[in-house]
Amino acid sequence: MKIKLIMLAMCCMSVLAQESKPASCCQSHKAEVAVCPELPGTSIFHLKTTWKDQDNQDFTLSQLAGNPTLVAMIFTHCPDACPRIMADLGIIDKALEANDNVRYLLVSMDPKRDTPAVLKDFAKRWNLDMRRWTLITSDQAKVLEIAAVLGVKYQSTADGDFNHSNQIALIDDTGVIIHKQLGLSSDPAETISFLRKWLNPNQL
Ligand SMILES: [Cu+2]
Repeated sequence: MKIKLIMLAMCCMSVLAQESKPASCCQSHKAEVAVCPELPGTSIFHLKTTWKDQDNQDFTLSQLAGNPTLVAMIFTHCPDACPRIMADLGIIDKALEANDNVRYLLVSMDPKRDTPAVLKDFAKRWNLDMRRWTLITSDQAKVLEIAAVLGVKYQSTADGDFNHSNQIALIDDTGVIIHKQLGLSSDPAETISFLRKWLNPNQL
């Protein structure tokens, strides 16, 4: 696994060095991803920034390679919108019967308050299965960067909270955004059905 990750990191470096090229093999088969010589140019795995996860361990987005991942930007003090995003993610997870192949990434937009320890408490509060869920935090510059890549808008308010877009993005096993659930009134059924089809392309 470690070797595969190192190879993946080397792949990314070479892709960045030669400009992004569209991949042919990366999109076709999960098992090939970690050793694939190229990543799609639109892969978020090209972001090389290092985050801290809920266990205060270094985390880079390319660690998600090999599995589809649902990604949401949240802040743990959010009184209303983020709990609804969490509820939707819970509905999706339950509908997929806690599928081991599906990962979840929560990116905090509030690095001041959302320390790794706070993220860990939040994960406990929501009873998240840490084999499949990762919560990350960093600094404002990295949050801005990933928000731009994901298309999430956010703005701090006078009381230290945030107004923000409500979005659940689905990235494939190569880090390409393949689906978005936008807004709080969206039905997660659409995301569930999209993900089911992606996981089982031959099923009717
Ligand atoms: Cu919120």
